[in-house]
Amino acid sequence: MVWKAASDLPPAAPGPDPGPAGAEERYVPPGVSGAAKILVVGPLGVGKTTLIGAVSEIRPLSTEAVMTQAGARADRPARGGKTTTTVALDFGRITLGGELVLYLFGTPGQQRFLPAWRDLSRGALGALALVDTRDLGAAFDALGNLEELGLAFAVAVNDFPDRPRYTEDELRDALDLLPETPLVECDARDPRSATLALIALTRHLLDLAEAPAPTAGTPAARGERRSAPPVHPGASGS
Ligand SMILES: Nc1nc2c(ncn2[C@@H]2O[C@H](COP(=O)(O)OP(=O)(O)OP(=O)(O)O)[C@@H](O)[C@H]2O)c(=O)[nH]1
Ligand SMILES: [Mg+2]
Repeated sequence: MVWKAASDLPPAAPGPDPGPAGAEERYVPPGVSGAAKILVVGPLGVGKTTLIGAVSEIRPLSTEAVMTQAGARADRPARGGKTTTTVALDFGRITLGGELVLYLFGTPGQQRFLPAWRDLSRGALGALALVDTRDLGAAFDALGNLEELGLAFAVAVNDFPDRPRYTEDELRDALDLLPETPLVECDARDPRSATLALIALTRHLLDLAEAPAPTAGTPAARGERRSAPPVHPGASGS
């Protein structure tokens, strides 16, 4: 992939209308008593930018760049005529229940941006991992990265219209998830659906915070999966 000059990029898509630029749009609501940094992760084109844009109560920061043929050697092909990709991060904010603010950081989808993940994960409490069942193997890099970084996570299966349908057991098996790891369906374009996925993650993080410390050496010692990420022939290894 090569980056084009900013002047060559298509005009940025308009974000949600921020409304009048009053303090209420810029600052967290007065009843907020806690905040958490959350990563939104997953492979190229799985819907990370879409989800953050759908739920954010501030104008989301997005760092899209045009994809070119040069990236085809290193990256998985994008689906559905996708022409841009996130090259640094997405950023948005959502308040849950009037009390808890989530600061959402979307990671780049390509595995070669792993160093950026390391920076973005500093201080993060957990992650929402988006999965596209049209290419389950593409999820392994992201799930492996989360384990390597020691981040708790929930999995949200994004609702693409032509996606294969699997049972929950099949998905847990294929992704090697522990029974307690939340697995939800969501439509990243739908604010309500995307918020419910974030609530499932938040509940899980609260449960983990209240649970007694896991015994060292058990597979569940903070991990969300039963074993190391399986080696998948289709998984990208750039
Ligand atoms: N039907 C459907 N389309 C979706 C959904 N989520 C995202 N899309 C579409 O999928 C395309 C890719 O979405 P993005 O949000 O750019 O994906 P991304 O994960 O940020 O991609 P990268 O930054 O390139 O890794 C866009 O055209 C979205 O409109 C979904 O839940 N359902
Ligand atoms: Mg993106």
